[in-house]
Amino acid sequence: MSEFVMTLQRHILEQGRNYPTATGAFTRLLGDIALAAKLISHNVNKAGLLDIVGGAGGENVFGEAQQKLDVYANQAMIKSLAFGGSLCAMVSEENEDVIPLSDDYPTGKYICHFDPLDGSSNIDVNVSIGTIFSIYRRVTPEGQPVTDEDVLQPGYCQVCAGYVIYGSSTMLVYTTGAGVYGFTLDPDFGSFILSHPKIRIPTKGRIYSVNIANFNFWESGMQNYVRWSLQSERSDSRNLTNRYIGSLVADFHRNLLKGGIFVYPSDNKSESGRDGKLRLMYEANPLAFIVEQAGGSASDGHTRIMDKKPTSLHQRTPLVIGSKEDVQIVEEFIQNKRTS
Ligand code: P6P
Repeated sequence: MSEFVMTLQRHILEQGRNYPTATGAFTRLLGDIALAAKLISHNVNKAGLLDIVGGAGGENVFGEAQQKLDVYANQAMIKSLAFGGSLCAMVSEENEDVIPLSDDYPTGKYICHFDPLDGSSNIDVNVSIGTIFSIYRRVTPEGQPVTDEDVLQPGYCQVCAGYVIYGSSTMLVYTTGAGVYGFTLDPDFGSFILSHPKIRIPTKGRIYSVNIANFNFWESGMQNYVRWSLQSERSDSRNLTNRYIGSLVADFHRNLLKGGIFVYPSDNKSESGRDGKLRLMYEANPLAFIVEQAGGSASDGHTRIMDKKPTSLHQRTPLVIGSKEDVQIVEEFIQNKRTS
């Protein structure tokens, strides 16, 4: 083992030294999220054995109560975060309303939005899935009930954002606004070890990630972008290639490391599709914070994601995210500033 192992816990403490008034609540909160990630990773890695596709009730091969994995992941996040005393509110993709915190435990000044297990439909076919989280500081006085003003802050107010990807290894990637750091879970001793310091996304990439099956439901600008991309696969120096896993965290993580762009635009496939499919508060905003900290950008095709003023907890948004130059090209097409 190297003489100096930078664990997630040590890294958070190191970062915390930049905030002399820090109380330790933020450090505890990130530690609670890391605990939830380990619990979820442990079960994701046994998914095929736990028969997680079934509903609740009955027993799995280990004699444990059978649970759907996304229900388990949601409970793991809620129970890991509820008692640490750092939060005054939680919002989960799995819960319609703000999750209340018990009066039996101390509360804090932070709010955490999370998608406990994004891409869970891919579990049964062993595709990488992920947990996404976004942390804000409350804006109303402590000790009073949390209001919409606290839980519907624009993305530029985030104090931390991150994701966990459960893939060939389990990685936790996060930013507090001082760069992006990736930690790989060492299952032998259950710690997240710094494996990707100061992640930077290339300003331009070869990869574009879109679900081309939706082509006929897109606006003309997006269709023109894909036609332009498809042409490049044949001839010119751009040498683009299409990679689409259908699991947001997996597609985003690959593009973050290799460069490229992920686009989930609005479509007229359904009424809700007009606002896109992905959620602003616990998918687009946290990934936008991360990608900007890594030198990339994120918009809805017109407006910077982190400038959007939220109006509801689960609102959707179109998402164009990745290498800065690639995002700019997609925006030019979507805004009909270019057609080829
Ligand atoms: P589609 C998974 O269901 C998810 O929410 C994201 O993880 C993923 O990027 C997207 O939906 C895939 O959606 O419509 O292409 O299957």
